[in-house]
Amino acid sequence: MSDEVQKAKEAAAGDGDGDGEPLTIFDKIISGDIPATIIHDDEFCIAFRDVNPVSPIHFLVIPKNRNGLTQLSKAREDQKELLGHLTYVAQKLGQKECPDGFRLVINDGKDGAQSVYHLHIHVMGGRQMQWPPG
Ligand code: TR5
Repeated sequence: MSDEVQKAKEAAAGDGDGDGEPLTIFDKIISGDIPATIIHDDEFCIAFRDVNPVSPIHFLVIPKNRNGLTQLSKAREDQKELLGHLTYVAQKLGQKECPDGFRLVINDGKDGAQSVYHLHIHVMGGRQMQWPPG
């Protein structure tokens, strides 16, 4: 079992169900308590380099205000606009950094290999991607 899948299993075992969920490492990146290489910052989201990249370009786009959005499957109707914004920013940055193409991934829950329970879009590129993913 890969390290990332093991982390996902452990994280899923302790995840919250929306409000009142524990702070994650990403909250500390948003607050500036933990450093990250931030490549985009606007009213609603930030993007920063993944600390453990799986491709030459690999960054994450996350909402600043999680507001229960621990994972995609917790999204509420009133968060549709925010989801659109995150996707729009992800593709704008993806085009800029990976002109030959890129891949967006959202891992959801244990079987989706999610390890951090603060919604995030992975943007990966800079090499030929394979299909299907593992
Ligand atoms: O497995 P999921 O989809 O939940 O992805 C979580 C991602 O967060 C992984 O790709 C990790 O490499 C990434 N990650 C984890 C930490 C971290 C990070 N990216 C940037 N900076 C990070 N810090 C400071 N600390 C982490 N624990």
